[in-house]
Amino acid sequence: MRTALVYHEDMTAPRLLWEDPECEIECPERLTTAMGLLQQRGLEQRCLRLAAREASEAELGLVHSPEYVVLLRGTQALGTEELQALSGQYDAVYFHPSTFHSARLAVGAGLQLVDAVLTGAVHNGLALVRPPGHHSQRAAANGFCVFNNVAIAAKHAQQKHGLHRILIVDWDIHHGQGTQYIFEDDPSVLYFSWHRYEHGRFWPYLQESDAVAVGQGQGRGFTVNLPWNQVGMGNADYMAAFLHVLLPLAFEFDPELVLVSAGFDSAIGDPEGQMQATPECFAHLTQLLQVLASGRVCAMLEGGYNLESLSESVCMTVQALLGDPAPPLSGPMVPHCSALESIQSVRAAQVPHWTSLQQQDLTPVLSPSTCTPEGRPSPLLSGGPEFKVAAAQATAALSALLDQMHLRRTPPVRTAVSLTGLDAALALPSDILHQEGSALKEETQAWARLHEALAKDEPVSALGKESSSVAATRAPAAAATLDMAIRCSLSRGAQRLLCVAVGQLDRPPDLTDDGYAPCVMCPSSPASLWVPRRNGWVGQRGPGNNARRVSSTEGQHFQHPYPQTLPHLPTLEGEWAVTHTHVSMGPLSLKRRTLWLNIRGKEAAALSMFHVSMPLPGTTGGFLNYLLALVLPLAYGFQPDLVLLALGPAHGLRDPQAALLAALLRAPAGCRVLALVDEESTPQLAGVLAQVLHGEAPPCLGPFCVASPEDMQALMHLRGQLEPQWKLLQVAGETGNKAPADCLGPWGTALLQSSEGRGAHVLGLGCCPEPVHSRATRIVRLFPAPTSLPGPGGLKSARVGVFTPQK
Ligand code: Q9C
Ligand code: ZN
Repeated sequence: MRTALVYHEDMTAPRLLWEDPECEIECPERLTTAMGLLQQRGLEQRCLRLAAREASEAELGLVHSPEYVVLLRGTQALGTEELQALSGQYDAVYFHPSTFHSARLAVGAGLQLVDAVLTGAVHNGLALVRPPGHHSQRAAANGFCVFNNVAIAAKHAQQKHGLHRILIVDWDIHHGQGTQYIFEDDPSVLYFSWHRYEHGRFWPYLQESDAVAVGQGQGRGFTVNLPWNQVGMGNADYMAAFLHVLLPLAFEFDPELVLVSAGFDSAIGDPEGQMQATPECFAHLTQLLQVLASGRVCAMLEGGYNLESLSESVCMTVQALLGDPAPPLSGPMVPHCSALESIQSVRAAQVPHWTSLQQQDLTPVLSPSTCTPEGRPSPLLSGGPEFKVAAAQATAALSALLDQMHLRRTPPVRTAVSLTGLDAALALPSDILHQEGSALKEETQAWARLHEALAKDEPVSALGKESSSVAATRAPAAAATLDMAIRCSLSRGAQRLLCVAVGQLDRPPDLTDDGYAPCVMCPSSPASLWVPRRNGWVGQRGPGNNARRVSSTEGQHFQHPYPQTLPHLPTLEGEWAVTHTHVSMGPLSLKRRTLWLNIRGKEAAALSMFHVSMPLPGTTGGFLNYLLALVLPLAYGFQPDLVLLALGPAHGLRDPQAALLAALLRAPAGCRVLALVDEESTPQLAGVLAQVLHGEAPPCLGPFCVASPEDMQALMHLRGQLEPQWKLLQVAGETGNKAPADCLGPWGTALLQSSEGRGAHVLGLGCCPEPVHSRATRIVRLFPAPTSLPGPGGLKSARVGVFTPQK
C-alpha cells in the first residue's frame, strides 16, 4: 500500500480537568472528528492502518533530558490539583493522568511512520496524534506539547536509518520554537516554519521566530523562519511561500526524507491562526512536497482547533498522499502585500546560505512595513464579542465552502496512456496496462487536417473521466497534434488552457495575443459542447465580439463561497448564467483563454502576458529556478482547467526533468494534464510521465548545479515583464511607485472559476458518481484508424479503454 495512517484511540484520553480558556481548544474531539471524516470519505480504508506503539524512554532520550522524562513519568500518579500546579510551571500546557502514555504513543506513532516509509513498506503517511510536539523542548513542555514528536522522529531516522539530510516543514501556524532549538546548530536538518508573528506580538512572542534567525554555527542557513505579520493569509500567500522560499532551498538541500509538522491551525476558520487558506491548499502543499525525497513524506499532526476545518484539511492531506488529484485552489492568486514583505525578508536573510537565491534581484527589505492593514482583517482577541462574531462568520463561510466541495467529484480513472506505435519497454507500474496502437504518419496528419469536423478526440474527451493522459505521437506530426489538442480542449469546454510546449513547436497562429482562442465547435455534436455547470460565466468576448449574456436554461446558480476574498471582481456577484447550450448559438463563443509557454532555444520573450517564450536552462539549478520562479507561478496564477504538456521535436529535456515538469504541472490544474510526447524521445519517457501523472514521485534530477548568469538574467527579464500581471511571480513587497497593473489581468477569465465545478465535469462528460478509488489506467488510442474517421459511430468503436479495478 502507498500510504500509512498511524493512530491509537488512547491518544483521545488526555483532556483538560480544570478551567483554562487558553488550553480548552486542545481537546479529544480533534482526533475523533478527523478520524471520523477520514472513515466517512473512504480514505482511512485505503491506507495501511498502523496502531501506534509507545516510544521507549531511550527513544525519548534522543531529544529530551532524563530528568524531564522522569518528571513526566511521575505525572501518571498525580491528582488534579498537583497536575494543575505542575502545568502552571509551563506556558500553555495542561497535564492529565493519561498524558505520559498518550505522549509516548504520539512519539511512537511518528517512529512507526518513519520506519514504514524508510523500509519501503509505504511511500508516505500521516500520524494522527495528541499531544502535539513542535513547541516541546529538551526539558520543557510548551504550547500543548509534551515530547517533540517530529524532532525525535528526525533523530531516529538519522540514527537508525543512517539518513544525512532531513527536511522538516512546519506548516502549523505557530512557530515550532522547540524544533528550532533542537536543530539550530545542526546542518543535517533543514527546518522551515511559517508562523503568525505580527512583528513579535503573537504567541510565543519570541525574537528568534523572525526571519533573521537562520540557525547557529554549522547550522547557519538551516533554520528558515517565515513570519506572517498580518492575519488573513490565504492560498496565494502559502503558495508563494512554497514557490519562492521553501522549494528552492529544499531542492538545493536535496533531503532524503521530508517530515511535516502538520498543524492545521493555519487553515481558514481556526481561532488561533485567523488565516484564510482553504482545506484544499493542504493537498497542494502536500503534492508539492512529494516531488522531494523520492516522495518520502511523513506528516504528523500538530495544531488545528476548528474541528471542521481541521478534519477537512486532514482529509485533503491524506488524499494528496494517496496520489489523488487535488481540487483546484480557490480564490485569487494574488499574495498580500504583507506576505510579500515577509517573503522578501526571509529570502534576504537566507541569501548568504543558498546559491539558489543568489544572483537574484534581492532588494533591501523595506522597514518599517509599507503595508497598510486597510481592508485587511485585524487580529481579534479571543473571548471578546468581536471574536465570537468573527468566529461565527468564519464557520459559516467554511460551511459554504465545504458544501461546494462536497459536490465536487474526482474522476474514477486517474491516468490514461495513449500510444501510437510506441513499442514495449515502458516502465509502467504493474497496475497500468498499455496497448499499442499503430498510427501511421499519414493517419496522424489526416486526423489533424480533419480536426474541425471531428473535434471528438478520445484522449481529450477522456479527460472528463480521467485525470491525466499521456499520448505519444510521431515527431513530424507533433505540431499538428498539439494544434488539434488545443482545439479539442477548447471545444470541449476548457476555459483556461495552459500549453507548455517544449522544443520546436510553434504557437498556433490563430491564438490571439490576449490569449483568446477562436471557438472551435463541433457542428455535428451538440452534446459534446461543454458549457460550465455551476461555474457559469458572465458573458463572452471573443475577438471582435461584444459581451453577451446567455440565458439560463437549466436554472443552476452559483455563488462563490468566498465573495469577500475577491474584492477586485465586482461582477462576480451578478447572476450566473449556467446553461446547456448548443451550436445554434451560432456566433457566440465562450470566453476561453490559452496561456502559451514555450520552453525552447535561446530567446526569452514575453510577447504578451499569454505568450511567453523562454530558453531551456542548461543546469539543474537553472531548470529548477525556471520551474519554481516562473512556470509554476504562471500556472497557479492562470488556474487552468487543463494543462497540455507537449514535448516536441528537439525538446532537449532529460527524462527526470520532463518528469519533474509534469509532476509539478499536475497540481495547478486539478491533475488534468494531457502530455503529448514526441515519439523520438527515449522510449522510457512516456512511461515515466505516466507514472508521475499517476501520482508517483519523479526520479532524482541529479546533482544541484547553480544556474548560469545568462539563464538568471533571462529569468529576471521575463519576471520583470510579467510581474505586473502575474502577481504570483512577485518575491518582494511593492515599492509604492509601480505603475498600476493591467486591471483585467488574468482575472477577466479567472473570475469565472470557483473552487467547485472544475472537477470531473470540466470536459463535459457528465458527473462521475464514484469517488476516485481506482488506480486503474485507461489506455486510449490517440488516433482512430482512418476508416473510423467519418462518423461518430466509428469514433466510439475506436475507443479501446480498459478499466482495471484496484488490486
Ligand atoms: N492566543 C499548537 O498549535 N496559546 N500549540 C496561544 C494566543 C498557545 C498552540 C495564545 C497555543 C499553543 C501545537
Ligand atoms: Zn499551532
